[in-house]
Amino acid sequence: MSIQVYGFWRSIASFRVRVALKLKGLPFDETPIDILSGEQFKPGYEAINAERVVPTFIHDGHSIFQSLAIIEYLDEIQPEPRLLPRELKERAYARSLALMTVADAHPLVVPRVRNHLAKALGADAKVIAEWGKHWTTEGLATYERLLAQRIPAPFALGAEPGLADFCIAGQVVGAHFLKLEMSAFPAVARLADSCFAIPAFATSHPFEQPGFKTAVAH
Ligand SMILES: N[C@@H](CCC(=O)N[C@@H](CS)C(=O)NCC(=O)O)C(=O)O
Repeated sequence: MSIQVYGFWRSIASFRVRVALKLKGLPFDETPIDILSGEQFKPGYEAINAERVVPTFIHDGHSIFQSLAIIEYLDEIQPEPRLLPRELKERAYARSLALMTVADAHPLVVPRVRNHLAKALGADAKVIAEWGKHWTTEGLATYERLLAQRIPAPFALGAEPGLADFCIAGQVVGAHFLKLEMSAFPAVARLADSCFAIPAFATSHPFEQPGFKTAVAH
């Protein structure tokens, strides 16, 4: 089986897919698309991903986009270890937790939104940083309320990490980018600590990617 991922070190959606692949033990090659410099808009990449975002996942030449679709596909081609529970209500809960990030919180802070704030609305770096902090904090606060209703044990759905945890940990990665204080979100912080104690999560963190190391060196 050949797996190629177009991703980027700073991409939280790429982080989600990286963790899933590593937990499954599936080897993959990651090709970086620099979404900060605008590489996603080049015609070569647009032909691969018409939405002009990362990640794109290529399995034996077949292309899939959207991290949630990719992760569900991985569970279908290789069911163990399971990333989504089999039981229907649990499965719906896992998807609900995941979509809170994928559909609601994360899209507000991606480069195309930050760039539009700057170019169309004249927002400066300080305003854009405030915007990012506000929406990332809102996402963390929502997860904190959700996790108070069902205490992680230690992961969102129980003893094993899965889709919901990739998304919650990704929201915490956003907090790491912005150097946000986590003390107001103790349940989220505990869950993230359990996640990042696992090599699949720790080695997928943006700060552990070669692209980050190159970016800070310059
Ligand atoms: N919902 C998509 C999100 C894709 C997305 O927005 N990716 C970001 C990086 S995390 C991106 O490529 N942004 C490029 C841009 O905003 O121009 C997923 O989960 O795959």
